[in-house]
Amino acid sequence: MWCTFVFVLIIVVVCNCEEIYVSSIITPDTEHQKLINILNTLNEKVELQSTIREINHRLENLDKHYAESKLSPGTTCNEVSRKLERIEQKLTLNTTDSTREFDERLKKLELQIADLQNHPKVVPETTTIPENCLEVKNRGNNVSGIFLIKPQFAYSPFLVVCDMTTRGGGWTVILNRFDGSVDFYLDWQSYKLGFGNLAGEFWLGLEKIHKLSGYQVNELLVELVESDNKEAYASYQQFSVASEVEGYALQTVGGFSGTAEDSLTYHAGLKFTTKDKDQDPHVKLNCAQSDNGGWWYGECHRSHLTGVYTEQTHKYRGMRWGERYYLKKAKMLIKPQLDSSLVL
Ligand SMILES: [Ca+2]
Repeated sequence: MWCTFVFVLIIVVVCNCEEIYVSSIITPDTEHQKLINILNTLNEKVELQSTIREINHRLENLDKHYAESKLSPGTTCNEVSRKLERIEQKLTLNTTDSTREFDERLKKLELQIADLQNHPKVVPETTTIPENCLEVKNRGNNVSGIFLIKPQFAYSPFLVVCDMTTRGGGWTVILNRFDGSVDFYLDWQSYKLGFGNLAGEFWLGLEKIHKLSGYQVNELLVELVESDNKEAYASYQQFSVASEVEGYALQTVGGFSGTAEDSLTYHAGLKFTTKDKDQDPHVKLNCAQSDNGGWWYGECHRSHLTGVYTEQTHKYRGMRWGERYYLKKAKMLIKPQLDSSLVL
């Protein structure tokens, strides 16, 4: 009988919890507040379920005692009766304690929900992710490093290396090579998504470069170090890479200046080619296969910063910029062109 009573009691209490849980989801005004309510309610619910498990455990023990007392041989009717009375008293006490505990917790939960409804917590102002390294810099970050950015048309944010010291800072590094630790003779998917290590050598990825440069004019800075440690640079006022359906073509290159020669204008308008996707105009070759890289090849290249590191045996398979072959270091950096009169 008492088992039935307790079971019904538990059901009633659990049903009450569910009602409160549901109301806490529906009532709050903001998503933030809803989330807080749900988390608080779930926490309470877990605690209540723990109490229910404890009661069930106690009931099992009582049932066990009851069964033992019934089965003990040689006991008189009076002894059994007294034992049953004691068990019944214990059961009543336990049930009363647990019910009080339930009531207290439920009242506390109701108060918390009412408090949340009456005094909604202030939702913090959404912090937008910077669109590029220039914006990172303009927000006061003057130290180079790895930052999370989300270009306006990117589906999701991603990490980039920002150079905050070179030529005014605010540069997003799209290629970095300096020790040959990363293999650059890779396939289309690798060049599309990027590869390597942002803390070391890497290619940022054509899709990300397109998201950064395809919707606004960017500057491009190319930094070079030759095998004899001589340094040179090439700067372009305009640089942009088209979308994947356009073959990630080198859409815009212009406004050259620098100590190295202009070795990129030759590649303007050409699609990107990898060893498994020949989009270059060379009718007899896949230039990526013949030159062991991935680039906006023509027939085949005048610059080739993805070539084999310190390749010495094959002139065109190495890292090249114009007449500079077998480069030791190469870096490509972009940032939005501040001259708003330039439109893609
Ligand atoms: Ca070809």
